Amino acid sequence: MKTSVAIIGAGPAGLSLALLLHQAGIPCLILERHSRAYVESRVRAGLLEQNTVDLFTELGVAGRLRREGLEHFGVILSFEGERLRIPFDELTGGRHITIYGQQEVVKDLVAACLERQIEIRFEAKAWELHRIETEAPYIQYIQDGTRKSLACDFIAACDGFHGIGRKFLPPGSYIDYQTSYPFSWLGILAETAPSSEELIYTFHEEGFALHSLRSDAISRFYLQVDNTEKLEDWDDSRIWESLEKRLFTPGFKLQTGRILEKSITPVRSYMTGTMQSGRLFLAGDAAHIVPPTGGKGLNLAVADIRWLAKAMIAFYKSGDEQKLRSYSQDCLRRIWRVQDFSHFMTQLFHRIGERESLEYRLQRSKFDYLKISRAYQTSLAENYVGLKEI
Ligand code: RFL
Ligand code: PHB
Repeated sequence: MKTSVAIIGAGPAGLSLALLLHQAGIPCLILERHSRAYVESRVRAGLLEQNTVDLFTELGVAGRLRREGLEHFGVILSFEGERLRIPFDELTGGRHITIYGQQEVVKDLVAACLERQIEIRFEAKAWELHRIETEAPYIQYIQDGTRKSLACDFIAACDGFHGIGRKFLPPGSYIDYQTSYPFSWLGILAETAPSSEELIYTFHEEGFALHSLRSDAISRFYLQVDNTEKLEDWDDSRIWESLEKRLFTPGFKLQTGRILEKSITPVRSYMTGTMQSGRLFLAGDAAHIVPPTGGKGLNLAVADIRWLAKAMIAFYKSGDEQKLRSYSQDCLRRIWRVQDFSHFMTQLFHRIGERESLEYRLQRSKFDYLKISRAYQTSLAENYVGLKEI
């Protein structure tokens, strides 16, 4: 079995790459370890940058996203009950974000791949990568309990943080960078109308909270919790009480409802300083994880794919290998910017130290500066909506 580009992972990165390559007439095939139902129901991110929506539009997969996605032109930042609206469209020459659940993105991309006859092998787990330093690499994978091989020209490891791709970069060929934080995010999806038209990021002495949404009837919330805490420690009433307390400001009324889904995700920053070796290329969470506070993970994955598709298309169309060689460098400029912004948002809104600690005073000072400085607001806004080019 042979294809030109073998893609591991049917997440936003792998699916977008397949669609871009197919559009350019380059054969590819996706191996995905889970079932279609599983990948289409995984609840994760919800914030799409304009660049991401633009790419989905170019791919002709944004019909439902444009109908059902919610365009936002501002965001509310809150510090101990005091609120500040950042009108990011005004500050960035009209740029905005769209709220649309990642599982809806994945459903749309999977449907488009299948419609365009791009093969996705579900429940096929990549196991080992071979000969990545040659022009004829191959993947060994397991499907239906049987070991199989897929030969290709290139391997695109879009297999997420826990995937195998990164493990096949030659030892010593890259530096990795990481930080873990002493907290996690408890996320819920609830059957309740949003209590705010715009997202609210809030610092509270008990910890961070985020009010996000999915539709007129479904809201999404996150709470900072300790790394040691388990879902069992958080029954529904404790979650609603904490959200109420942390999001409080005079006149604000939190709408509650049935909780449809709950999960806890550790907050971490991770990245590889090199995202390629020979004919193996990493993209998305396979190469980097950012704290979710800026809503960037999915957007960064798609930004990598733009570069990777461009490089592969140049190779197949004209034999030009320059963009393949500069792939990591091209991606890393944005990745470092996003790492910094996500870290900044995380440090600004999470409970890090005691009330009179240095950390707390720095957080307070940043928020007070945001209140008076259009320049500081503009910097936050342009990173939040996503830099057009970097
Ligand atoms: P994905 O979406 O993780 O997709 C990788 C795919 O690869 C498959 N896979 C394999 N397939 C075959 N063989 C193997 N050996 C394989 N190993 C793995 C997996 O099954 C999966 O289908 O990576 P991608 O495409 O790079 O997309 C990145 C985004 O998913 C990610 O950045 C965001 O969702 C991060 N993230 C969040 N970002 C936000 O901006 N806001 C959020 O609220 C938010 N919540 C989250 C998140 C990530 C989470 N993870 C990774 C556990 C919540 C969670 C729970
Ligand atoms: C979400 O809606 O899931 C979301 C929005 C903004 C973030 C993180 C997650 O910063």
